[in-house]
Amino acid sequence: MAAPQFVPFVDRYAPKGAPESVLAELHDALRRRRSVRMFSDRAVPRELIEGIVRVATTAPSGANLQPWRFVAVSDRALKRRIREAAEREERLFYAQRANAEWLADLEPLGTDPDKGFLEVAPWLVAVFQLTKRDDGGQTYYVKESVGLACGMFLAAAHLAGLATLTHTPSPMNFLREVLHRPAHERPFLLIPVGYPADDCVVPRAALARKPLEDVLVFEDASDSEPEHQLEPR
Ligand code: IYR
Repeated sequence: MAAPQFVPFVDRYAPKGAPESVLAELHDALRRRRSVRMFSDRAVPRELIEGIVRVATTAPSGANLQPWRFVAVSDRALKRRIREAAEREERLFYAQRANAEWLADLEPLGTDPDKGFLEVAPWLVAVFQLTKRDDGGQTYYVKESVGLACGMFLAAAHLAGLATLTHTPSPMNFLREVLHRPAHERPFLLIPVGYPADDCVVPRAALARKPLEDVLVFEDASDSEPEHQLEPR
């Protein structure tokens, strides 16, 4: 067993302003991220994909094992194969697999089995979970880790002026075959990356965010009665 070694935490990030203004600015930037399904074919240099993935890999992960693989595809033929396979699954999803409630929830988004964007976007980044280490050892909290890295990926791309979509054709096993990934890599997310088309539209419905009161609870240790017992009877 390797004994832990500690070093002074001196390489600390220095915020570029007061925390309130830093957060307001970040919120103003990220609240304007939209999932885009209408991409321009404008090229994105490979270096930008590298930069985005470099940011994503700063995510924390179970035992710092970084159980992710990012497979970036710009090749036309490969993108076409991915589109064809994804559309095969999506046709089944919309025709049979999704139940009525799911289809109703998707209605405001206007999605359908046509995934033309998978060929138009200059890059498709397929993210895989490593269910085992490359050396066969265990990995931990894989979904949590890869999910965190993907969140950072989306934020990084957005802050670099690029549009993304979190696409999850289900099931996604075809990605493993098309991209020649080994058995211990499980598809997690397919992220088209590019610029929005000039005539890009996005669904109005997907703008709304729940108010903070609905998602944030400050629970203190007061010994007062639970709230429902404080209501007048
Ligand atoms: N994967 C399908 C359906 C879909 C499901 C959810 I949940 C979404 O938020 C959006 C779409 C598709 O991509 O069309």
